[in-house]
Amino acid sequence: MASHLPSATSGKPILDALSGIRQSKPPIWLMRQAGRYLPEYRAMRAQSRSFMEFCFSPKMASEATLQPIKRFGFDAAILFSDILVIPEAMGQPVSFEQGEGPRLAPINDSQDFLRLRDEIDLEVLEPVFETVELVKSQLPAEVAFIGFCGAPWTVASYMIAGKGTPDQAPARLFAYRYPDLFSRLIDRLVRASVNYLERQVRAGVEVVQIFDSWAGVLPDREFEKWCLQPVLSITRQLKARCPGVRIIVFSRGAKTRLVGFLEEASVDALGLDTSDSVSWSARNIQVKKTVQGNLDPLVLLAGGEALVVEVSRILDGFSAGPHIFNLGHGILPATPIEHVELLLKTVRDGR
Ligand code: 1CP
Repeated sequence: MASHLPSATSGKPILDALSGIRQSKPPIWLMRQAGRYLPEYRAMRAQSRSFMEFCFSPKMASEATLQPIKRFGFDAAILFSDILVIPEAMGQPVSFEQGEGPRLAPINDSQDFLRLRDEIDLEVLEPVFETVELVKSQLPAEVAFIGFCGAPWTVASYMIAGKGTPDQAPARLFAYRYPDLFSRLIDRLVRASVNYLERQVRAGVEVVQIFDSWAGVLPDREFEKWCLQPVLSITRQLKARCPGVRIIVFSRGAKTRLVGFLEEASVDALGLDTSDSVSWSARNIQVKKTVQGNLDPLVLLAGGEALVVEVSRILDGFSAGPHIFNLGHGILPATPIEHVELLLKTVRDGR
């Protein structure tokens, strides 16, 4: 494994895994580990008027980041925020209706596009960096700190539709109709993401994850243009500015196209989604990069024997190389706390 340079252990299991070190028990964190399945999150969230206000409150966002660490002792904390703070900082206000997901004024044409700011207003994002500093000062020494952003394609898809959709058809249509305009939007989001992530790193995160949650809806040529190349542009620029940062790319639904990231030194790990084959990924991805994933969130919701069996299958399948245990997508709000406890017990004691 030439691309893995095992080094002395860092004292943080996640950072060791990201350095290509295989561990007999993989470190674990869960996508969306802070959030609605936690009663302590729901109680705190009820005290704020809106979700965006919550994200921009360093006191509440730092507490939400730390809640799953205090309760479960995960190996990493992920910054509590949302991928849609970027449109907000570009001058496209975001709101969340109760139970309905995000709402933005959609981008239908060049007029709407021209109303956006060319550069993000970092002033708007200042509370996020303050949150990072607050968390950093309270985090146990062995727990890694993960920052994040949405990948340009995924963020653009919400900016254009103005809401969540099942297949991001509005953004796909926009990209076919107005490729030059769409390309300008993606370029802006690349620049914004690099600046935003750099500030997160300077404030204290050690790892960043880029969430391309909607990569899977694109045909190959569009995937190459709107997902692969922009994400690589971010990882290269960020590594040039912050050489010590570790980068995880979660390109959900990319499937075999994940190999496009394999030869890239600026990417440290690839997140696998629920539908990725463990044996294929072990043979084709893990031989070159640390893998992260990929338990079905529905198995965690189901719990019991099904959970234990599936966790063991994933542990065995990735036991030959560096692995960070995670879900294949975000934890579901209805997930019982006891199932998360059983998951941790199985990963940590069960081998
Ligand atoms: O009222 C509430 O509590 C809102 C629920 C919620 C939460 C807890 C949203 C709205 N966002 C978040 C936090 C969040 N979002 C985190 C926090 C850290 C963590 O614990 O992991 C992260 C990393 C995200 C990232 C995010 N937001 C993604 C990428 C990951 C993924 O799940 O695919 C996406 C697509 C979003 C947009 C978004 N924000 C919230 C919702 C409900 C959605 C999805 C909208 C949709 O497509 O319908």
